Amino acid sequence: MKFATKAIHAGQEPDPTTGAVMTPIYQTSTYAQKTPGDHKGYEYSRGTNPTRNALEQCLAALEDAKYGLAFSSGLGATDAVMKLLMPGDEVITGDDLYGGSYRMFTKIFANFGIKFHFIDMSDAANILPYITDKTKLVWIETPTNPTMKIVDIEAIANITKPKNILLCVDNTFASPYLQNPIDLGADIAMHSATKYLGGHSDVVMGALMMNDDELYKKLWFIYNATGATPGPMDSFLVLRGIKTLHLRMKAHCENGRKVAEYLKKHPKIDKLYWPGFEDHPNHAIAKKQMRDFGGMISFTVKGATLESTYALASKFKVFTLAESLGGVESLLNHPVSMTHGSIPKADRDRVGVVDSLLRLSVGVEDIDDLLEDLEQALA
Ligand code: P1T
Repeated sequence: MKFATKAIHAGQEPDPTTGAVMTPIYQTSTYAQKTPGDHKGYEYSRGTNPTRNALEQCLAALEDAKYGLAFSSGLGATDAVMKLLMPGDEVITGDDLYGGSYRMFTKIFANFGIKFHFIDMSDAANILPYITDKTKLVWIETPTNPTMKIVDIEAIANITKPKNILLCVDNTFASPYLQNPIDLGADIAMHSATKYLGGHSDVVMGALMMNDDELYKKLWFIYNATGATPGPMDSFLVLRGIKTLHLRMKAHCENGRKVAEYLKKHPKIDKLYWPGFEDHPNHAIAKKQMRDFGGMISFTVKGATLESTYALASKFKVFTLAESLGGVESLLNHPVSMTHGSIPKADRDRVGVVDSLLRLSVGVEDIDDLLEDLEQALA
């Protein structure tokens, strides 16, 4: 099946009892058993729920994977992957990451004896000096949040696979419509489904997709044993959101390109980060592994200070100043004070997450209104 058909149908059949075309919201915590153990495969909704299971099959199909697991947030999904590790294990990850992932790694799992190396992965070979017998996981974001670095997934997989190091790709910014990490050699595709998958800023959810049977068993055990699983209503919302993922992503990419090109010509813009530009340092890799370049753009204004950036951020009328991304509505984010506040300033500054950086999640409104809003805010 092609992507658009999978987005609408995968994991979903008309309800066998009523013929309902939409998967019912099975709002139940538990399931009747005739005698102990005599049930229809459903025991208790922390582990299994028909609405969530339909969503999980759809998620798996979107990433060309055998299995999907839904979590109650993107960080819940990340947490489950980290629980595969043991004290003494080492992780190689990027130096530009969602602040919440960085916070979990440094403030939770580092306390349990797991060591993290935060490095620039723009060149895959940069990971080589950090690999030891203790390296158990490489965790990458691409494009990165918020400076849109591109990591060559296939090149990293060619290094990790022969060494049996797990490779997990946070595919949130691209969405499965633009990039499929498992097809490129990754073991796990991770998503904050709160973003493009859900698509309407009305639900918080995470997802892991994978092919390997043993890996799935281990992650399902963690999922059920530690319990960060989403309820049926949230599962329904994401299942419904996914039905238009391909349509929304096309519009995000189209508007994203126009906003990026507008900002590139704007005399006040200093740094501008978007992987679709030919002069982006890893544009060729983006072109190779992504189908288009998405609607996430970050920029700084020439000579801006923290104060002038705050003032600019409050001038937008169509873009809403808010954390998150990937919804139909355009959002504006100030990483330093919002999504990346937990990263020490020196580390942020080193990778370009400076006080004057602003991040746009370009939505699917009329492009004229978005450009007009940028024009008036930057005037
Ligand atoms: O918010 P949650 O669903 O728990 O997902 C966490 C997460 C993981 N990975 C990436 C790349 C993310 O961007 C996020 C969440 N990010 C934001 C809320 C944000 O505005 O960047």
